[in-house]
Amino acid sequence: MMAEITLKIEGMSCQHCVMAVKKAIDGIDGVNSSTVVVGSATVTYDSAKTNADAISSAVRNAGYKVV
Ligand SMILES: [Cu+2]
Repeated sequence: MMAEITLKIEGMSCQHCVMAVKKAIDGIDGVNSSTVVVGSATVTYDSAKTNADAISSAVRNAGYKVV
């Protein structure tokens, strides 16, 4: 089943950050699409394959803070 979340993200300041966050999110198995801008990411994903916690963790592991 498809689900969508929008994460508020601190620590992003430029297009490099946008690319880094998008790469981290899109690398997760089950992520269908993502729209990333400075400060937030909207992600659609297959809830049978991944979840909001896993997506938040990937963002944190890339060096940004999910708020
Ligand atoms: Cu940046």
